[in-house]
Parts: sequence; structure tokens; C-alpha cells
Amino acid sequence: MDVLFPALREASPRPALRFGDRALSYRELAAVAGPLTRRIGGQARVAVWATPSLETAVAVVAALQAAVSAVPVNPKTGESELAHIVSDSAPTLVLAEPGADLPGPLAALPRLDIDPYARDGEDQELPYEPGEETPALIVYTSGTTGPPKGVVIPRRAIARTLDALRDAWRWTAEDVLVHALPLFHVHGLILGVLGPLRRGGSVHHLGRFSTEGVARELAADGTMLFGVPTMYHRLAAEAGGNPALAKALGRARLLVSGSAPLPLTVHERIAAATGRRVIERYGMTETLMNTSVRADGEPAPGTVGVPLPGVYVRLVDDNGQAIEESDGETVGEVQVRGPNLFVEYLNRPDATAAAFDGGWFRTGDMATRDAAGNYRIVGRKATDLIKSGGYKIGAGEIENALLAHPGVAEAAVTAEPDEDLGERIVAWVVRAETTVSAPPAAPTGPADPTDPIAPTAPVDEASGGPRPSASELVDHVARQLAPHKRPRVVHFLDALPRNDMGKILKRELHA
Ligand code: MLC
Ligand code: AMP
Repeated sequence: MDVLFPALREASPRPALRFGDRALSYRELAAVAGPLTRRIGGQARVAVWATPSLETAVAVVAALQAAVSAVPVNPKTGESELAHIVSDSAPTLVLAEPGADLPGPLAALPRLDIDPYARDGEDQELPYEPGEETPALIVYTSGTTGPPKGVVIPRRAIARTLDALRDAWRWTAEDVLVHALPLFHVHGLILGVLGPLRRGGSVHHLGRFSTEGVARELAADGTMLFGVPTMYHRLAAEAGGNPALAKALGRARLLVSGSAPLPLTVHERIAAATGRRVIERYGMTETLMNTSVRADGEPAPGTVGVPLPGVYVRLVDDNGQAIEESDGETVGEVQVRGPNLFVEYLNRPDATAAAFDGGWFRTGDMATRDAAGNYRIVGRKATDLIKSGGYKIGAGEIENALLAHPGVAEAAVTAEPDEDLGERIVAWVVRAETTVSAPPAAPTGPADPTDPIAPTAPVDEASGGPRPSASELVDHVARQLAPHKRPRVVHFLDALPRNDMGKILKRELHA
């Protein structure tokens, strides 16, 4: 295939990566990646401890150049999720920041610390460019049930998606992208880091999101901002009363939102405060990017725009028939075909086969299409998939984590609307009935051995309330899975509503 990062091969002196005050030009990046490719070449697969850092970007670039597939790991991943990811993807090496404290399953692997300033490879050439179907990244994504699945993303999908976005967004080597997204998902890593590198432009990563950081970088030389709706919601809330932030956003050539729907109110507040319109693009871990509002097209707030060049998108009705209408009203499932698609779910041929409908990938998203060809996402087929803060979270994985807690007898997880996060996770829990007796009452006479002891939950000594407490369950989920998967609301019930078959009636919970 063509070279993935031409500016890297040319060892251009132009700036490539900046994280805080640490930066690398393409020449410096090539100098550090060259020797790394030799050290990791031949590995079956590497895990990358994906902190939001220069080290992560260097590690992923080196793995891509070495034709070794990389598994980016959220550094906040909890115990059971990490155990699954490591056993499922079976990395033979872990790449990490020097000093990073790696947990159990990763600590047991051989480790290579990344020094972004190592200069022992100034004159070493990068290896030959791998073929386009070579797996590049394995990114874990949630399904409705069970543990997350590893999505095998080939180089071809990365190159084609980034080139389609070049066209849609008029993205060039002159662009300086600002973002603060995590680097273990498609949005922050592929679009946010590999995107600028493919164009020969640069990225300024904030380390962590703040409205001040966005204002500072856009007021300096940033030309584009990528964010999830929660970030734009926070920017919109502040821009009205913060002229410096409004001015910085107004200067940007392009403000792009994705990973979840951007509410119209946020579109309007940003436009009113800054004079700029946010554009939305629609994608998925399995498909990378499918559609976008074009930088040179009509603004279409509330829609995710038109299919990207090379991507085929169709809407399919409940009978599996393609919908021909472009009336902005008829709703169907979005299905996608094109060079942007993944190869397979790792070790899950069953799930891979189920995800396709004769060559078309079933996204599970429901949408309409208008006369101009713009798609509008109106919902999801599976109510058990939650999008919170732009993260996809399966209700089933949280239910399983809750059920693994000894104090939980039954659990159901749903979502409710949240102004900031889009959706927030709600847990409905029936505590395990234990026959632990309440503290004995002051003796009033001889104890009657026939007195029944009411089954009561153990008492939380700190709060005096029954256990497990809501905060204990929240912490349990954060520790087992990841902090962003923790329930934000916990309701305790005596029983969950079920139908005759014993299936939980989730709709009745919110009622
Ligand atoms: C609170 N925290 C806890 C906790 N309670 N940690 C452990 N246990 C508990 N009980 C901590 C959190 O870890 C975090 O720590 C802090 O409290 C606040 O966390 P938060 O409230 O969850 O969120 P916040 O940090 O405010 O993050 C908002 C956000 C984030 C928007 C910055 O949600 C985010 O980065 N979203 C991006 C998601 C994304 O990239 N999606 C792309 C998927 S790809 P600390 O230390 O961190 O402060 C995709 C395809 C496509 O969808 O189309 O793009
Ligand atoms: P993930 O599996 O984490 O990659 O998330 C993919 C899902 O995010 C899609 O299937 C959509 O449901 C959602 N999504 C991504 N971008 C948008 C968008 N612009 N508007 C609405 N939903 C989106």
C-alpha cells in the first residue's frame, strides 16, 4: 500500500506531536521510531499502556511501522476487564511510559519503556511499509452482553478513513489539531493522532480536557478541535460568559463533534457565542468513519452529514429491505460497506458473522435520510447499549460486574438522559438476603428461641445503612471494569419486575 505517514518517511523538520510542552518533529519522531521498530519487530502483538502522552503516540507509530498490531489499553481499566483484554489479545510485550506502574496481567509481560527523546537511530531507516490488510490496531469495544470484543482494524481502514476525512474537511498539512480525547479509542487515537500524522500536520494534545486548555491552544495556532458532545456541552456552557474562549473557538477553522449525538441546544449555544458551527461526523470502532457534514457543504446541524467518499451507507427496514425513501422521516437501521471496515472481532467468528448482512455491516444505529442525503441518527436498536461521555458501555457487562459482588442478588442496568454525559448509567439492585441478625436488643428477659429473626442485609458500619451501599457498588464497578463504566445512580429494590419467562422488564423500571 501507499506509505501511511509520508512526512515521517521524509523525516520532515515540521512539527508532528505536542503533548503539553513536550514535542517532536517528524524527523525526531522518525529517529525514535526507527530503532523501536527493530526492537519490537517480530513480536506477535504488543499492548500499549495508553496514557494521554507523547510516549503512547510514539509507541503506536513504532508498532505501525514495525507491522506489529498494537492493543491500546485504558490505564484506568479495572481488574476483570484488564484480565479479559490481556488473555484475549495475548500480547507478547507491553510498551509503556518509564515509571508507569503496570497492574498484574501486564506487569507479568516483558516490558519496553518508551523514551521519546532517545536519539540512537538518527540514521536508521524505517522498515518497508507493510501490506494494507496487515492488522494495525486491536481496539476493545463493548457489546450488549459479555466482555468487550477486540476489533481488528487493518492499515487499509485507517488510511482510507483518514483520506476520506481529508476530502470532507479539507484537512491539510497546515492544520494544527487540538484535542484532549483518550488514546485508547478510535476518536482520540486514529482521528486525533494518526490523522494529523497522515496529513503531515500536527496535533496538540492537552493531556486532559479543560475549557482553558482549549481556549489557550486555539488562541495560539490551533486550527481544528475534535471533541465528544460532553466537551462541547461544557464549552457551550462557558463560552457565553467567557469572551476569550468564545473568540478562540470562533478562530478555529473547524470544530468537529463525534462519538455521540450533539444536542441541537449545544449547536445553537456554540453558534450564538462564537459565530462558528460545530460539524458532526458519525463513526464506530468497527467502521471508523462513515458520514460527515462537509467543511465545504451546507451546515446541517442535527445531522451527521453525508457518506464519506468510498463509503456505502444504506438504511434497512425491519424486514431486511433497503429503504429507498430520502424523506427525512422513514427510519431504518444504518448498514455500511467500504474500505473503512474492520476485519473481524478477535477470537469471535460467531460475533463477526452475526455483525454482517451479506457484506453490509449492521451498525445497530437507527437513522433517517433527507433529500440532500444527510443522515440523522435517531436512536439505537439495542437499548442495552449506553453512550455516556462518548464512551460505549454495555448494560450486560455492568450487570455481570454487579452480580459478581457478594451483596448483590439481582441487578439490571439502564440509561437515563444526562445533560452533560448524554446518558448516565443507572443500576437497579436487589441486595442479597442474608440471615445476619441485627445487633441484639437490650435483654428484656429470657430469649425466646422461637422468635424469627427477620432476614436483614448487613449494616454498613460507617453510615449505619444496609450494605452493600450505593458507593460500594459504584466503586466495585469502577475497580472491576473502568471508572467511566460506573453507575451514576443506584436504586435498591425488593425485586426486579419480570415477565412470565423471568426476563427483566427494563421499561417498567423507570416507570
Ligand atoms: C469518580 N472517579 C472515580 C470514581 N468516581 N474513579 C474511580 N472510582 C470512582 N468511584 C473519577 C474518574 O476516574 C475521573 O478521574 C474523575 O472522577 C471524573 O470522571 P468523570 O466524571 O467520569 O468524567 P470526566 O473526567 O469529567 O470526563 C468527561 C470526558 C470523558 C468528556 C472528559 O468522558 C471523556 O474523555 N470522554 C471521551 C470518550 C471517547 O473518547 N469516546 C470515543 C469512543 S470511539 P480523573 O483522574 O480522570 O479526573 C467512538 C467512535 C467514534 O465512539 O465515532 O468516535
Ligand atoms: P463506539 O462503538 O464506541 O465506536 O461507538 C460507536 C457508536 O457511537 C455509533 O454506533 C453511534 O451509536 C455513536 N456515534 C458516533 N458518532 C455519532 C454521532 N455523530 N451522532 C450520534 N451517534 C454517534
